[in-house]
Amino acid sequence: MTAHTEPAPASGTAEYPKYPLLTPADIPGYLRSRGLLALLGPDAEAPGAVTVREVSDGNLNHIFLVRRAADPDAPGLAVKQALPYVRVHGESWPLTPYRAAAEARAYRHLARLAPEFTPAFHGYDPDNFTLVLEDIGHLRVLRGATVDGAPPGDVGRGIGLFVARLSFATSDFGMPSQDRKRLIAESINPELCELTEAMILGEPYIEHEHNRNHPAIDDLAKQLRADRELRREIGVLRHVFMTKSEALLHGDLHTGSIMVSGPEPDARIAVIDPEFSYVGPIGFDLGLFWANVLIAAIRADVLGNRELAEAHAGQVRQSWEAFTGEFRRLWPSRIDTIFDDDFLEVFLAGVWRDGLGFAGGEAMRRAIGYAHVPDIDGLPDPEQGRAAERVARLSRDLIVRRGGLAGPDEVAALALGGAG
Ligand code: SR1
Ligand code: MG
Repeated sequence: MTAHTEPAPASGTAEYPKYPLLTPADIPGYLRSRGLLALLGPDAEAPGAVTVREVSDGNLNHIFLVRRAADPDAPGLAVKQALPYVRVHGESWPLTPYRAAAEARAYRHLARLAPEFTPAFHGYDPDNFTLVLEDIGHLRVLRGATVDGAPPGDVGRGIGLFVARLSFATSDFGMPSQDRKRLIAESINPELCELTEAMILGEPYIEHEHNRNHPAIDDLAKQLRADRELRREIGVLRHVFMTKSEALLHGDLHTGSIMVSGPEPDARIAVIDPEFSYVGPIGFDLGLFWANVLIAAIRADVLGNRELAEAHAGQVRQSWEAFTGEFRRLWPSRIDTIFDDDFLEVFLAGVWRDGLGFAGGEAMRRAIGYAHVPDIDGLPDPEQGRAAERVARLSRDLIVRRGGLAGPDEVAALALGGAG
């Protein structure tokens, strides 16, 4: 099946093709029409043989889990359909459904480069903007598990490995120069990149109707928007995001895009929702993860659980060590040896610095921008206001001081240095 590659119109001005939005009742027939129902077993085509449950959870799409009626606890298939608008906002905020093509493209690369960290991909239907994937509904979304107080285990290690494998293989170290240029062209994702530029690297720093914040930080939000140093540095990061084509990214690697089976060291970690994928700065993927584990740390800290807070903040070290360890392991296999070992150190230092800056951008939008998170907004008051303030102040530090933070311990100290 070929992916749509035609350019989509810019967001907010879009005329998208008309296509039916699937309902649970449509799903068995839809899968049958695509020849995929039989993946659930030879008798799955019989009437009433499967059950369908809608589990849409993120901001954008519909997700349905399809299981055998006779064994509803056994994983089946997941059907994911992109809506032509932002699900949690409604039709007044159009958003390209062609993002499903970007997601399918990313899953094809991930199936090759990091299969241990992604659900199996069963295909993409460009007429209905629908993907069919392995059902991993028996795993938990990491953000939900974290909010419920679960320790992180060594998810950071898995994410560091995931980012290293995806990014090394799709960088100029893992691909011939001409193939890389084709990858950059094929992976262009204009509307979703524009959304990130707005959500993470734009709107929080101006007065915008999308923004909101806890009333306890009204004055702080105003100060941040008037802070020239911060504004300059977010401009630098925005430009890095727009121009630095280092490697294929997941593009939205927060804790809502990660599913886990448990905190134990051999737990399964599955990275989902790569619809924001494009060729960009590697630090962006690490930074989104770091922001969200640091927010989880601040949540645990304001709730008085310092040990759990330190475990969450420790994910920055875990992921950075796993990322750099894997990148260094792969380095001797680089195809372009003009890049020497000294260059590698310069390169990794740049990834670290970018990662901290993007972590600041991601955390800031969760405090004063549009897409808030239950880690903060689910807290009672006054802890919610305290957490929001700490996240906003940490965000500024990460953005403005990113060039001077030497390692993960300094970052954890920044996040947890304040009173609980
Ligand atoms: C309007 S979309 C808001 C956010 O949801 C997605 O998960 C991305 O993180 C995006 O920035
Ligand atoms: Mg998402």
